[in-house]
Amino acid sequence: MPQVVVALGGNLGDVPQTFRQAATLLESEVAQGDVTLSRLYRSTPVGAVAGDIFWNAAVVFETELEPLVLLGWLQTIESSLGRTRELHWGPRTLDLDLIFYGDEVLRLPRLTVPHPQAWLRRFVLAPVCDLQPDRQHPDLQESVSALLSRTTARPLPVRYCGATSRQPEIQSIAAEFPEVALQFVDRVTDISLQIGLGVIDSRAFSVEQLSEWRDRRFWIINDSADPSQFFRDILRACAGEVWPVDWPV
Ligand code: A4P
Ligand code: MG
Repeated sequence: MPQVVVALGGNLGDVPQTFRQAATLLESEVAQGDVTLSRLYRSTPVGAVAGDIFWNAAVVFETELEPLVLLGWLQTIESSLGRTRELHWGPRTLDLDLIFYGDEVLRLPRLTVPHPQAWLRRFVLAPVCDLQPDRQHPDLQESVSALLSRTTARPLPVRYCGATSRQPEIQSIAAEFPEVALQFVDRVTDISLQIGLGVIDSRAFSVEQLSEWRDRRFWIINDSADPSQFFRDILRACAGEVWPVDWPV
């Protein structure tokens, strides 16, 4: 039976209580056996409209449900615990993201697993690392603890490959993050990094090149309609502070 990891996030209402209710609902409706909850974290919000500081956690459990059926249940539980969707990446009572589904790699219209940004998000990696530090990311072939160490290195190396004309703008965003050491590289193959991350600006390359690179390791393609905000969000997800707190009694 596949072992599943789900990340929990929220920043509206009594979020620790909502997380506990979500774990109870997962146990009664979705999981075979126990649902194990990580430590509780607070984290710097990622996204221009994300709102207040977030709470984050993660759960692991086994399930007999198929991935899309499981996703449907996650959304049902989000809604039943007060989640509304007025704003993409807006404030929320509860967000349930499917991080791992066994060792499967899925790219469906409604579901990408492993979650595409999990490997660089400290607010996901820290709680997942509490539960399963040695679990291998099935696409990147690196353990969760190794992925977390990539983001906690200081200075944090970030290599950027894109048009030269965009460099001043990218440089000024990176300057907002004193922990980041930015380097521009000319060729995508120069990105390869032991720690940190690479970013490829889609505007500088052809669709064929981008599709060839899309599945490579430890870089992300910036194809957002707002590339500056995307870059800022990626740096915040990777370098932003995440700290454990006690579960309220
Ligand atoms: N979807 C595709 N793959 C998945 C997956 N692996 N798990 C689709 C869950 N959903 C997946 O999600 C939008 C659509 O993604 C779904 O309909 C589903 O078919 P959503 O939950 O409706 O909207 P969202 O959460 O606003 O968007 P998104 O892109 O899922 O955002 P994220 O990645 O969840 O990020 N800052 C901090 N510090 N902590 C956070 O937890 N979370 C977010 C939201 C932003 N900033 C944050 C945090
Ligand atoms: Mg989500």
